[in-house]
Amino acid sequence: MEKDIKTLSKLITQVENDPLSARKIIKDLDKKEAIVIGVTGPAGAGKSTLVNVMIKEYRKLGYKVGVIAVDPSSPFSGGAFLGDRIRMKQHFTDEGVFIRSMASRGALGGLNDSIFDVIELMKGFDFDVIIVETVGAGQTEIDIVFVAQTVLLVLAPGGGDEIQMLKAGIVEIADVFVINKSDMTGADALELSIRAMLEISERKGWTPPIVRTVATDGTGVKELIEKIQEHEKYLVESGEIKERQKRRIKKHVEHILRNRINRVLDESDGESVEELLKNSIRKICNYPR
Ligand SMILES: Nc1nc2c(ncn2[C@@H]2O[C@H](COP(=O)(O)OP(=O)(O)OP(=O)(O)O)[C@@H](O)[C@H]2O)c(=O)[nH]1
Ligand SMILES: [Mg+2]
Repeated sequence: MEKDIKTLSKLITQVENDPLSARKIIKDLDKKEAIVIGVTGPAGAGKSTLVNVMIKEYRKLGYKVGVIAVDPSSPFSGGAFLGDRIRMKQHFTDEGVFIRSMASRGALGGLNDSIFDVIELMKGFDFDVIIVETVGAGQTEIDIVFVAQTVLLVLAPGGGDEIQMLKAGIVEIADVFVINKSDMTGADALELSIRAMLEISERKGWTPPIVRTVATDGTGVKELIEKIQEHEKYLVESGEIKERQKRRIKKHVEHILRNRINRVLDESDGESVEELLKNSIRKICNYPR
């Protein structure tokens, strides 16, 4: 199989439409480990702009970068990402960059079932870094911990979102805090509130660093990438990486099984009332792997 962007695109569509057939393809792929980075935070904080400069920085280091934008309100094809024709050309001709958007699960948020398979596919296509951008307060943001091993929480001054973030438990999932738009006033105040929140937080081990960035001109991105690398190193050295892998695999299994159950139930219309329960359970348990 040709490992080019076009093939990957097609396979992802297949995964999204028919997860069962996808599992077989994915199983047969030679996969390598990749760093999966979650980028989350309130709408408009500058996440996509930041991802754009992260891509450039990782490309300089020679890494292949895949991006999944979950339910993007400002798409990557918009101003923030492909601002001018030169940049557009640069990304479209670069086989080392792949960007895909994906819907979230539904009105209540949460990640789409296919995200695990899409990430596995990207690993199979030799991507070294996979960045997942999610937006909106709620389940989508919390679920990112099941997918990413390093979660960046991107905040911007003046957003007034800090208190809300704390309530939603999102602060607890941040491995690195990013104060983006630090060219604007209010960055100091934001940093103070983050520090105050960290003090009352009950986490042990890793203390999340706070990095200031200006995504529009790339300021701070080098430092951000260093912090991500430090976090990866911490995960490996402390053994926590195994815990995170387990957490991810458990969630993945849950997604696969839920898919399977839904499919059997969708196909159960022909069953009689008497047989529905028995047959459904039998079919779910015997479902082809
Ligand atoms: N001044 C300033 N503006 C920025 C910075 N980063 C991003 N912006 C601007 O903020 C706006 C929103 O940026 P996006 O990157 O689309 O933000 P986002 O968080 O991805 O937004 P959603 O995907 O809609 O949640 C754009 O107009 C950016 O140009 C920054 O560091 N400083
Ligand atoms: Mg965005």
